[in-house]
Amino acid sequence: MEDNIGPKNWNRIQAAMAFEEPDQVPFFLHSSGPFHTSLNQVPVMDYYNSVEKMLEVQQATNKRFNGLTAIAPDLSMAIETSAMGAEITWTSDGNSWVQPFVKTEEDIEKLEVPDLDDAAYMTKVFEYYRYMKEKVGKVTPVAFNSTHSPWGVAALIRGTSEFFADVVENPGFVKKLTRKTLDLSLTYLRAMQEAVGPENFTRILLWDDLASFVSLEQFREFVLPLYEEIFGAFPQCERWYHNDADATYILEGIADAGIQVFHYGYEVDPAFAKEKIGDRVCLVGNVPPLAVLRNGTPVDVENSVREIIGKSGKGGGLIIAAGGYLDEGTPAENIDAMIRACEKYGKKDGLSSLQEQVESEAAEKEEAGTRAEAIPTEERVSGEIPEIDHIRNAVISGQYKDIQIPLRQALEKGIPPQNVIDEAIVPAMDHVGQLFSNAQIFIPEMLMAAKASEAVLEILSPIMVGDQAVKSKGKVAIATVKEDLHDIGKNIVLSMMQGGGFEVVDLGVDCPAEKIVEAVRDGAQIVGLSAVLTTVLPNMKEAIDTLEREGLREKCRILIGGAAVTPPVVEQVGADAYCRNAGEGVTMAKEFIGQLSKGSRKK
Ligand code: B12
Repeated sequence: MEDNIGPKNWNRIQAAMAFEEPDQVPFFLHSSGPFHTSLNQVPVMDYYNSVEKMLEVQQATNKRFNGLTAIAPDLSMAIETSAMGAEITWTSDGNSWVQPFVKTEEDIEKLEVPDLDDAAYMTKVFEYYRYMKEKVGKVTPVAFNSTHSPWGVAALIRGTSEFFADVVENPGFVKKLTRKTLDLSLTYLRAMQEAVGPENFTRILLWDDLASFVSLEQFREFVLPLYEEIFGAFPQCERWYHNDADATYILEGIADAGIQVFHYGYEVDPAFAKEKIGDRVCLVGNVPPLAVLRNGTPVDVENSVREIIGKSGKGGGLIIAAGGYLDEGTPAENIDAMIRACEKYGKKDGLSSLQEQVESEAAEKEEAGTRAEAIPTEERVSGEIPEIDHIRNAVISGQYKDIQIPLRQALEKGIPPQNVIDEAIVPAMDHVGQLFSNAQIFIPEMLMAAKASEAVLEILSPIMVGDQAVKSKGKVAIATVKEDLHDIGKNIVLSMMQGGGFEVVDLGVDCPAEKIVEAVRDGAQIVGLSAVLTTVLPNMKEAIDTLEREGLREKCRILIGGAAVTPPVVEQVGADAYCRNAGEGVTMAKEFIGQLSKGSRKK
C-alpha cells in the first residue's frame, strides 16, 4: 500500500467528485457490523449491544486498513424505524428486521415524530455517537451523517409488498405516510447537525435500496421530492447517496435529485451508468460484494476493478468500492487486492488505453450473446374467446378488483376452470414475467398482476376441488430460509409459480425447517428455498437435512435461489437445482414434476 494512503486517497476522492481525473482512481471502504465482527472474530451481537465493543472492533478494522475505514455509530435499520414506533427483531447473526405495523390511514395519523430523548434506537445512536466522540474524537473523526431515506422507512413500517402495491392502488396513502417519515428524517438530521456542530456537518449520506423497485416515473412522483426536501434543508452539505439494489432504471432521477456522489450496486453496468449520469454524478462502487469480494479470489477482484475502471474511469467521477457494504466474511486480502488494483489500473495516463481494451473485450462478448427484445407493454393478446382475453389482459394490467366479472361470464359460458388457467392466467403471468425481466414493468405492477391472478385462483379453487378433470401442475411450497427476512424475490417466484399453474403454499420468511417438513408431508412436491443472506446458507442445509432425516427427501425436489446462492451451493446444501430467476424456477419445477410423475429417483 502507498505511504500516507489515507490523505492521498481523500484528495483523489475530492478530485473525482469535481470530475477531474486524479493521478489515480480512488477507492472507498464502506464497512458494516457483520464485516467488522467477522474480520475481528467477535460475536456480532456483542458489537450491536455494546458501544465499547463497537468502537473497539471498528478501531481494529481501521488499524488493519491504515485508517481507511470509518468510525461511526452503527445501528443499521433499527434507528429511524424504531423511532417511528416499529418493533425491531435481531437475529443471532446480527441482522436487524423491522416488524411492519402501519395498516390503515388512522395508523398514519397516529404516527408522530418523537422526542429524541425517548426515541428507541434513535436515542441510543446519539449516546453511541457521544461516547465515540469523547473516546477518540480528538484523534479520529467520528462520522455521524447517515440516514435511511423516508421512502425506505415508510416501506419497512408498512411492509414492503403492501407498500409497493399502494404505489399503484393508493398513492395518497403512500404520500401521507412518507410525509410523516420525511418529518422524522428532517428532525433527525437537524439533531445530528446540532450534535456534531454545524461547522462539522458538511455531508449527508442518504441510503435507500428500496427506491430501485419502482419505475423512473414513480421515482419522480414519489421519491424525488423527498430527496429534494432533505437536501434542500441542508444546502451546505455534500449530497451522498447509497442504493445497492438495481438502480439501472432510475439513474436519471438520481441525478435530477442533485445527488453528487452515488454509491451503487453491482447489478448496474458501469458503462451505462457513466453514459447516463456520469457527467453529473460521481459514481462509487460496483465491485460485486458477495460473488467477487467475499467469495472470489484476489485475482477476481483485480479483474473486476480493471473492468469497472475501463468502463467508467475516463473523465473522472469514479471511486472504486464494493457495490454494497462490505459483507460478513469478506477476506482482508481481497480488500487489499481492490486497493492494489486501483493503483495498477487507475493511473491517469493509462485510462484511455484501458478503456479501449475493455470496450473491445465487451464488444466481443456482446457478439457472442444476443440482446433481449423489447416486449410491447401494451400488447393485448387476443384469441377466440373474449372472456378469456379479458381475464388475461386484466391480469397483465393488474386490474384485480373487476376481474371476477369476465371470470363469472367465462364460467357461465361453460369454459372449464382449467382452460381459464391454461389460456388466461399462465400466458398472462408469463408475459408479465417477461415484461419484468425486460424492465418494462417494476415491482408495483408485478405485485398487482399477482393480486389479479390470485383473485382468479381464489374463485376457481373451490370449484376445482370437486372437479376430477382439473389438475394443478403440482404443489409447490416456497420459503425464505430461517433468519433471512428478504421477501421481494421470494414473492416474485411465488407469483410466477402460481401463474404457471402450480398450487403454491407460501411458507413466509424466517422459515424454520419444521414448517418445510410439514409442507412436504402435506404433499408439496417442489420446495423452493430463497436465501439472500450468505449467513443463512447453513439454515438452508439444515432444512434439507431435516427432510432427509424425516425420510421425505425422495418425495420432493428442491429448487434454490437468491443473491446468496451460486451453482456450487446446490451440492453444498444437498438441493436439486439452482435458479437464477423466477422464470427458470417455473421451468425447472415443470421438469421435476415430470420426473416425479414418472417415478424417477433423485440422482
Ligand atoms: C432490498 C434489500 C434489502 C431490503 C429488503 C426488503 C424486503 N422486504 O425484502 C432491506 C433494506 C430491508 C434489507 C435489509 C437487510 N439487508 Co439487504 N439487500 C437488499 C438488496 C439491495 C436487494 C435484494 C432484492 O430484493 N433484490 C431483488 C429481488 C427481485 O432479487 P432476488 O432476491 O435476487 O430474487 C430473484 C432471484 O434471485 C431469484 N430467486 C430468489 N430466491 C429464489 C428462490 C427460488 C426457489 C427460485 C426459483 C428463484 C429465486 O428470483 C428472484 C426474481 O427473479 C440486496 C443487494 C442486491 N443488489 O441484491 C441487499 C443484500 C441482500 N442485503 C444485505 C444485508 C446485509 C442486509 C441487512 C443485514 C442489512 C442490515 N445491516 O441490517 C438486512 C437483513 C435483515 C434480515 N435478517 O434479513 C446484503 C447481504 C450480504 C450477505 N452477507 O449475505 C446484500 C447482498 C447487500 C450487500 N451488502 O451487498 N435489504
